[in-house]
Amino acid sequence: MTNNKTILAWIDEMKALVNPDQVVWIDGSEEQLEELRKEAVESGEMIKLNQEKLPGCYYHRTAPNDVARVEDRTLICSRKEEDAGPTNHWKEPQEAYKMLYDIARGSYKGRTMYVIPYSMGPVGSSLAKIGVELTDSIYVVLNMSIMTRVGQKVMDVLGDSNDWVRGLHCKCDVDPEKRWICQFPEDNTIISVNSAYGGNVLLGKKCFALRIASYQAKNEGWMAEHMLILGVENPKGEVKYVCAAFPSACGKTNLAMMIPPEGYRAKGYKVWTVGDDIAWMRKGPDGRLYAINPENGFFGVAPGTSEKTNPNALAATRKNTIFTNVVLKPDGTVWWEGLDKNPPTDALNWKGEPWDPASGVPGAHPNSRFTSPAVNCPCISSEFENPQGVPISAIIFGGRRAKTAPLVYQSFSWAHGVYVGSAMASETTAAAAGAVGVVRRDPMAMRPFFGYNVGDYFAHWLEMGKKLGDKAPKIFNVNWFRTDDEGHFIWPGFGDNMRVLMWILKRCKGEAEAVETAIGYEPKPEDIDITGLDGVTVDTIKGLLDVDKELWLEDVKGVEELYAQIGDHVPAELHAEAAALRERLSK
Ligand code: O2Y
Ligand code: MN
Repeated sequence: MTNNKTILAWIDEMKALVNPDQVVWIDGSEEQLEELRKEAVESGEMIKLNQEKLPGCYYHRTAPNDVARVEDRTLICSRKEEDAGPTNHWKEPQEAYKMLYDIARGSYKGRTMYVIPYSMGPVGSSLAKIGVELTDSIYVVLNMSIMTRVGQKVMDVLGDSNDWVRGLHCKCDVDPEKRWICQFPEDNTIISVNSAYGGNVLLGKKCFALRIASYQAKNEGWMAEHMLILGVENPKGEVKYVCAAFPSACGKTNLAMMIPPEGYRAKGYKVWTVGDDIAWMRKGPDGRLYAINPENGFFGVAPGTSEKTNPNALAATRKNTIFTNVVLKPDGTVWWEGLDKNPPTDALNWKGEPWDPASGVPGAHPNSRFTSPAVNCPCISSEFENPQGVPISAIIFGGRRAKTAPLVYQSFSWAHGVYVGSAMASETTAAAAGAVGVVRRDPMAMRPFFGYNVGDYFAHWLEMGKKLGDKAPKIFNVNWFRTDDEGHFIWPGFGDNMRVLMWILKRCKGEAEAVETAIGYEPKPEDIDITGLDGVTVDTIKGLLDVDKELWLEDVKGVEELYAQIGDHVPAELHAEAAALRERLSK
């Protein structure tokens, strides 16, 4: 498939290490993928679902000890520990290679090495990058073939270049004690051992597109962010694009695929999805910031996805999808908590055991997933394949805050916006183990994904602002999760978030007024459109925009504690932003 000497030499080296029985190159053809699906069904690795109801769909269960990313076993292996920073676990590269090679040695014996050439981003786009993943799992091959662009076309674009990311995945015995997900940013290399699940093994996703790419982006002057990308089309057919970063469990996929309220749809407004998880952004020839989604599919959380919460995501799962760890129904279809109110009888749970819905124990794993091609999504943007990307008007940060953050505000400047992103946080909910309402700082929603020192990452954001100048996107913060005294959400969320997006886009075009507050620019309450919203009045919006200065002073303290942990790498400009905010709040 290639004469690229750097690829052939590395594969020879890895073959000598893991000792496969055979090597199969993934060429990207449907015939080859179909053969692999057959083989996976024969071996029991996957189950073919009801092809009448779910054409092209398959089912897979992981080992019960292997159901999520493992942050404490995810390492950044930079030469200097300081370069990994305090938010990452670190290991010296030579020691890490030795540890990993000792685990990987001979682990493909009796198995096949699959070589997956893949492109993150449209093949040949100047914003895209190439990787090669070696894996001994057909499940990984089939997932990567949905989540990325794979095959010969990728090798053709790469030619003789050495600019590609090496990725070795060894399933081994799925031993949680020997599970490691290691990134070597200085070597463009990823090694993942003893897992066969999601973000740990689909190396293009979190490992490459965020950890390795964030390091590349700093060195090359672009941005790799944990952000959705969506376009809002107005009745004149003009589309404006925004990016948004939220910590997990804040509805990122739902926002990316939102359906506007009836009143907006009747006028001709539409929302288009470019991406639901990751954005790569570069300054374009006209000076604006352009974004691509480096992925080619959605690796979405199944529980909670329904006709009501996200009909577009649900529609995307109806064909050519791999379901992992959901409930398997006797008719060869699938179910999960929150899909509907009809839990199946005689079904098998995510562990393959007979499941009684009345038992009170969930049938699907809470982190069960669907892997669906992006083209399946009814609201996928016509610009999804545009190699130039889409111009970004606004960057939106958000979190889950019961009282502190208002519904929406705009930063005073790019530097202030970087402070706002660095201060991002969510309060824990009853859904997670541990105390409820504890603030977890998650700067730019990147905490598990920085490929280098978080302080240097903040400095890179400030640099990007200088590079973009007055063409930089405007920066906003939203909070859909304010609660009343009984703990009920005040804002309806979901499609009605469109009303907030409308104010944001009007601000970007200079068409909406704002009120200057201590924390930033807020809408005038009457400028948030509440037409057709039951039970929400201008007074409700006033309440949602209220800023409690005591709570905010506490919040600044929390951010300063985070900065103190990060230490000298925090840029002075951010300390100055924190001090200026404190002063405005104290007036
Ligand atoms: O649990 C995993 O392995 C996947 S985590 C994930 C998957 C899709 C999108 N985002 C995430 C995340 O943790 O941010
Ligand atoms: Mn994510």
